[in-house]
Amino acid sequence: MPKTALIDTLSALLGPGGVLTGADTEAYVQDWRGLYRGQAAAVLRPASTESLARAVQLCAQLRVPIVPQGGNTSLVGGATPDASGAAILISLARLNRIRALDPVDLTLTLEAGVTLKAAQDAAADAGCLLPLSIASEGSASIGGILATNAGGNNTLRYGNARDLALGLELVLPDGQIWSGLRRLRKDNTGYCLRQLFIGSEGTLGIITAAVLKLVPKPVQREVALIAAPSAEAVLALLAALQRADAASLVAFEYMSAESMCLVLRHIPGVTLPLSNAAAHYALIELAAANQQAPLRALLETQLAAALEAGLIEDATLALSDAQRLALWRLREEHTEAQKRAGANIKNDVSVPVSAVPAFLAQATEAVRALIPTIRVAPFGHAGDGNIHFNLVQPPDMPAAAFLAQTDALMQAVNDVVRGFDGSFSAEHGIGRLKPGQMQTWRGGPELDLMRRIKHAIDPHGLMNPGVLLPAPAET
Ligand code: 2HG
Ligand code: ZN
Repeated sequence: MPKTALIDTLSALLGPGGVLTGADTEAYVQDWRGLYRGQAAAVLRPASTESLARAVQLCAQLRVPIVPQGGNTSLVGGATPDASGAAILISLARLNRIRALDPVDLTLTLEAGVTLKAAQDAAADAGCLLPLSIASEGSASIGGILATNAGGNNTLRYGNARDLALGLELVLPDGQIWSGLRRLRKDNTGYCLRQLFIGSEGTLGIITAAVLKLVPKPVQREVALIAAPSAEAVLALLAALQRADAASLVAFEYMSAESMCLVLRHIPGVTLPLSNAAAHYALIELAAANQQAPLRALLETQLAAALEAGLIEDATLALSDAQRLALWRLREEHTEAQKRAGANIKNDVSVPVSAVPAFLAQATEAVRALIPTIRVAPFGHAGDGNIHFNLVQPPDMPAAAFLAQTDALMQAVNDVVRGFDGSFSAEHGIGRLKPGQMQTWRGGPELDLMRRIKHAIDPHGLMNPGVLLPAPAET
């Protein structure tokens, strides 16, 4: 079928506003970081799972590749089409209904295009909490979050996206709909297929709806920012808080001096509410769903003991919602500040929690050996051992010269990660950025199994080609 006939047929299937072409596809074909720019034959915006399924069936029959896209917030180019213009991009943005919320089951059933923020608000309105929080939650949507198994700030307490999903509705590569929106807490019925699709980055099918677990809404939240002389001290404080009350510790986020400096320099309206700058910072949040838990006293006692022991140099506690949000803003703006500071190279890596200080020291040494003036600006989810070991263009080096060193710098960081049995891809996924490293990290039976699963579910290789799995030539 010629391209124009395909687009006419898809337009008839999806109705008004369902198909965009030409200049109207602009916002969809470039990733947020500006690393990847592709082209799409058309952008589909289906308003129902059924119409999406019919469009996928047609694409499958005609062997047209498909790129699913949620909020287009991928940091690894996972939702950007290639430059050929052959693919149809499917935006889930109009599948944005909350289908059900059950405060007894503590479940939220919602469509893929609901933003995480809207999902959190729906849960809060019903006296519940959707315990997933990521910096891009205003734009990132549930389908993409599940397709990439996003982690974020509360993994420490509640797990990654996959730990919150009880059921899924999917459109398979041949256009079949799998309605697996189950709300069961126990369901041992063979292979757990939904977990195969979660984290598959759109390479096995398109998530159209999900059932997510909720928890009772916290009625107490305590947030503190601390300054510490060393990463070892930061980790010692984490261990102390976990010993004191692991159940109430919902976030323990790390920020290096360099990364904090970039936030203070590039983000208008933020200030550091501490007397002095420090080498390391952590943001701590405790929460409880009952009024009785003595969270404030617990945090004050722990911080006083840490001050006494020299583990921290300074601390501030949020005394109002506004202060709590301001402290979180200091953490959430690191990605934006780094973008504004110049070219940057992201290393979304993880190591065992106990290895974080040694990892930070060794990785810093490794990248400085390559570029002595490099700006090393790590931050991230220390409580999960997930550090965004991000590198920012040095002032004395043009962006192109710095980016030309990307492979060497990532390799240097990954060599250190490997020494700690860590992961080169902690929470952002593989996308288009990292398939070339899959053979090294997941070669042997693991990659072979992944390829066989891919072939079994998507035999024509039409779902998000170029993402996650390396092309045969790359292996
Ligand atoms: C975060 O933790 C996100 O804020 C983004 O995962 C990390 O910019 C990054 O590298
Ligand atoms: Zn993160």
